[in-house]
Amino acid sequence: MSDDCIFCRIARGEIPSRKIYEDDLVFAFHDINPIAPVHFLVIPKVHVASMAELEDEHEAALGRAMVVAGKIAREQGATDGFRTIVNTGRVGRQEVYHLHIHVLGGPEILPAML
Ligand code: IU
Repeated sequence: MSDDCIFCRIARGEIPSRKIYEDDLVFAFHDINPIAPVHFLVIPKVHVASMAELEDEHEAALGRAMVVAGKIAREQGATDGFRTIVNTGRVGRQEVYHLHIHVLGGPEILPAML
């Protein structure tokens, strides 16, 4: 955990969020500025700045985050598929430097990315 990281503070409940799920390893909440009908974030509770900083010790939390992302996507109504995005670093247009998985979905097919 990091004292001044906004997502650490959200995971600790110090900053309010629209929480969806929490366990010992991960926290999930609705994105404050959704760009799809379903748009939530799954974060490891441990502070990791980005995917580029991942180490072996983070495997359990990141594995849990992927499992949780899929389960919550279905519960949130993304029953016919969804997109996951992890923006990393400047080139990846990462804005918040606490690793997070975006989960995007909705009734309509999402725009093509590439
Ligand atoms: P990034 O580019 O993957 O780092 O995007 C950060 C996301 O975090 C972006 O979609 C914001 O709307 C979202 N977010 C949030 O949900 N709650 C917050 O308090 C802040 C950012 I700061």
